[in-house]
Order: sequence, then C-alpha cells, then structure tokens
Amino acid sequence: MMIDLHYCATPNGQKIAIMLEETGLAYRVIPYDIFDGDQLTAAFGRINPNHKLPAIVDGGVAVFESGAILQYLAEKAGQFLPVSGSARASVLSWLTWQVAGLGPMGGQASHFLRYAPAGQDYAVERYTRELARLLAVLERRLAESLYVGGAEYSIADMAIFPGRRCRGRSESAAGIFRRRGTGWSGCGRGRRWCGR
Ligand SMILES: N[C@@H](CCC(=O)N[C@@H](CS)C(=O)NCC(=O)O)C(=O)O
Repeated sequence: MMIDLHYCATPNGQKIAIMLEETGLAYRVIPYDIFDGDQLTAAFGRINPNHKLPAIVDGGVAVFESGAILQYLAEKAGQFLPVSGSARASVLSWLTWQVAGLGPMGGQASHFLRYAPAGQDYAVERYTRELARLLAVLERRLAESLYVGGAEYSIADMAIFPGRRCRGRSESAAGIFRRRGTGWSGCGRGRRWCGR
C-alpha cells in the first residue's frame, strides 16, 4: 500500500521525504502550495486538524506532526529507531528536542530577523539568543556522540539535518550570527555532522 505524503518543500517536509527515501517505503507526494493556502481546505483538516504540513496517510491511518510521522515510519519500517531501552530513549529525546526546541526557535529567529517590521529588537534578541544556545547544545552533543541520537544514524538526525544543511543561505544561523557580530566559528561540529 502506497503512503500519501502531503508535502511542501520546507525543512519539516524534507524530514519525512528523507525518511521515506532512507527506508524505501512506497509513497507518493501530494504537493501543497502553502502560500496559496492549499493546507486550509476542509479535506486536509480531516487529515491534520492543525492544517500544517507535512502529514501522511497510510491506509486508513493519518499522522501529522513531523516528529510523530518519523516515529510512525520508523516503527513501520523497523529502522532508524532502537526498539527499547536507553538507545531508544536517547533518539526520542533528541527528536523531541528538535521538534519542540530547535525547530520552533529557529523559525522564530528567522521570522523576526527577516520578515517582521523593523524595531522588534526584544524579539530578535530573545529568539537569536535561544537559537544560539540550542546550537551550542548540538555542538556539545556532537563532541560526545557520532550521531545526534547516539552511535547510529537515526530519525533524530533526519529531523535536525534539513534545517541545518544550507547554512550558507540567507535565513541560516550563520547569517544570524554574522548580523549579531558574534561569528559562526562555534558550529564546526554541526557542519562536519551535516557532511556525514
Ligand atoms: N510542528 C509541525 C510544524 C509544521 C509547520 O509549521 N508546517 C508549515 C510548513 S514548514 C506549514 O504548514 N505552514 C503553513 C501555515 O502555517 O499555514 C511539524 O513538526 O510538523
């Protein structure tokens, strides 16, 4: 049975595309233009009541939230998520750290730097500071562990990678740090991990 991937090409969508490619599960892409409001239809609301992408439908099962989708697919494929114990707990901890922390904070930092009207210094400072703190956490983790979730490549890496991959782009953390004048030299381990 083919999995339907309701998709737009943002980092959240890319997490799921990576996982589907890595596992080899059969899927088809249903593309959405979020700037056209494709995600706001009643039909999509029955798949994801939160009206955000990505989502999947696997037979009769609808799954939304990128972290939940990654876990569902890992359990279905029996790959990229240890089945029990501390290894599983570690992967799920770092997966949740991305979806609840790094992803949203990075998104807010990017939003206030790039799109908000001028004069939002408090918000810019709050979110860039938190993003910098989270990236320092990632650096420390990569100093002690080959992959973010542990010794093996996992859904935690897949969740973190798309947002960290293109650090030369304008919305990148590198750009944020340049503008703040604080430099980007502290993220070497993250860059090397991306290359892995
Ligand atoms: N926490 C959600 C975030 C999903 C999300 O923010 N999706 C964005 C695209 S990356 C979206 O659908 N935006 C359209 C909108 O806000 O209307 C997840 O991890 O899946």
